[in-house]
Amino acid sequence: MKRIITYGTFDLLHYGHINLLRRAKQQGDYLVVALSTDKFNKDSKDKVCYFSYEKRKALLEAIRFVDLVIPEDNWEQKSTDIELYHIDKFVMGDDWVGHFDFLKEHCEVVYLARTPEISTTKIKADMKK
Ligand code: C2G
Repeated sequence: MKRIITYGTFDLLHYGHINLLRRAKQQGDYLVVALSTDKFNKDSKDKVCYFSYEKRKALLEAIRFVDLVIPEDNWEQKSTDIELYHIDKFVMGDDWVGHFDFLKEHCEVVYLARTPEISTTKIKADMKK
C-alpha cells in the first residue's frame, strides 16, 4: 500500500483543493491530509480561517480521496509525520516547489500544478462585487 501525505489549511474549501487531493490520491492508495490547526494558522501562517479546524476536518473527511486527517500544528512535524505514518510520497501544490525538498531523505517529494484560476482570496473578492 503506497501512502501519501499532503498539508494545508483548506479554507474556504474549493475545487482547486479537490483537484489537488484527487491527484495526490492518484499517486498511491492511502492519503493522509495534515490540516493546519486554527492556532498554527493564526500564529505561523498569518491566516484567519472562516471555518474552525473541526469544521474543516469534517469537510475533508467527507471527501472520498481522503483517508485520514491529522492536525498540522507546526512547520517542523513533517519528517516525524512521514516516519509515524509510514509515508512513501509527500505531495504539495507547486506554489511550494522546492520548499520541502529536504524531505527527500525520508520519502519521494512531488509538487503538483495548482489550479491557477481559483483561490480563497479570489472567492472573497468576487463575493464583494
Ligand atoms: N491548491 C491548489 N490550487 C489552488 C489552491 C490551492 O492546488 N487553486 C493546493 C495548494 O498548493 C496546497 C493545497 O491545495 O497544496 C492546500 O492549499 P492551502 O490550504 O492554501 O495550503 P497552504 O496554506 O499553502 O498550507 O505546511 C504546508 C502548509 O500547511 C500548506
